Amino acid sequence: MANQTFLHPDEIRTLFSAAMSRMYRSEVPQYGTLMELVADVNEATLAEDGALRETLTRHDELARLSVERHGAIRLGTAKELFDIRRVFAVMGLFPVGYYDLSVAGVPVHSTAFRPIDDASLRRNPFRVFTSLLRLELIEDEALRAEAARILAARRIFTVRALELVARFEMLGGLTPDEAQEFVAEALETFRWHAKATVSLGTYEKLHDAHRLIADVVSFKGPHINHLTPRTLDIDAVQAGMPARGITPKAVIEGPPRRKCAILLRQTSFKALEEPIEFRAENGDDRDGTHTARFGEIEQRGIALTAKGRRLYDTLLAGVRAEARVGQGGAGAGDYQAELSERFAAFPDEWAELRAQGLAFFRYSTTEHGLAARQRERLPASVDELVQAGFLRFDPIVYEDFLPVSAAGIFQSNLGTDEQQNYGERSNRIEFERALGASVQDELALYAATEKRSLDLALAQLGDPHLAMMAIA
Ligand code: OOG
Ligand code: NI
Repeated sequence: MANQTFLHPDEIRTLFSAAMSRMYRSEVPQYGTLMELVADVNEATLAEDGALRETLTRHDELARLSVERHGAIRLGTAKELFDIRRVFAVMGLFPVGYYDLSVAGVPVHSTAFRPIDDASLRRNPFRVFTSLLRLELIEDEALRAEAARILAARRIFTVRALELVARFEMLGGLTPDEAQEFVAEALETFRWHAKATVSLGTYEKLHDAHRLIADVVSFKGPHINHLTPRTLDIDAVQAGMPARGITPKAVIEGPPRRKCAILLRQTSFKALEEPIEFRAENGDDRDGTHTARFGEIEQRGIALTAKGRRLYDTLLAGVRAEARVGQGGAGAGDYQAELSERFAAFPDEWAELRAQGLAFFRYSTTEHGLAARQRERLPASVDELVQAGFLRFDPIVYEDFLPVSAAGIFQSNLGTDEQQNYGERSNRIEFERALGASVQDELALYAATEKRSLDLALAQLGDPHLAMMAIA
């Protein structure tokens, strides 16, 4: 079969992300309301902030904004993780980063499936935060065995979905018709099931071990638990939620509001309590409820280098130690004030972030630079080219997640500040073995993007010597 008959994975991802959004909107109407609020705020922000509009336009980011979202699922077995990697590969999503949530009292470890190359990210940066339950962290041996047995018996993918994945792997792609079918089949995995596979008694035992364990083990599949649109002004969306009947969590996770947005800020609204029909067993009640699905919004800023990330982690840890977040310490207002105060130590000018090597930038030539290359000998260093106005630099968007924030999101939608102490038992090797692949290093991806942009810009300025300088 000729290659051109295949639908590009980017197109399959767009079909899938749209189908997922439609499904979630019909299942959780508040998600639709949130989408409208975000669209309104984004429009208002762009109307007001000409510079932001210009930067986003320059790098083709405006178009992706309206389709941009992430979701999250929680899987139960190594085999499920292995197969989800294969399913996601069909739509151009690859595992990036390892997140150990056990340190935050959540018995999972995770990765983010996302597009990795620039062109794919520009088309549609759909991501799925994917967690694997760590059954070994359940202390009660009998319960652990029962959970493992229940999970081993379920099949979260349709037979046809896996057939189409195998076809993709063998032939290198899917035709448009196959892709349509694949999207519909794959969607089934993420659907909500109002019928549990266990009795209420079993559910309650699992729930007592950890709410999240009940969420993963009691159902037929890993229902998508939220879909998150990207906003350009998270404070405005947070403030606008109550008027539309949505109650947000108290604190926005991540860095404070700044002139130069860094990394990722997130907030969510509380999970819904939904009616569940449990299995009839031992005269157990059949009717109960389960709380899993919620709404979330995010605002993305610039990706930080390892040095920038260290500074971020240090400042954030200081605030959290002070405020004792989630442990009945300082209120939300105090937390935001403390956060802003501490982060005064984080440079808030693009030029300064670049000069100190704290963040990643995308370089491009200016008109001025292109005109000058005909007439002048160009300066020989990148800094001088920037100073002379021949090179421009724009922020590279952070495409990943933050473990401390993710823990806060998990916690808020688990309903309580439920915390367990699992100790620091990170197990990346085990995770990657289950995945059947290693996760990519997000810092290396950003560094490569920055370098490519610089090499291209220097080559456009016409000096091969300059291009060599950039590499050195
Ligand atoms: C995932 C929570 C993490 C985020 O945006 O940090 C997350 C979950 O609750 O399954 O989605
Ligand atoms: Ni999320």
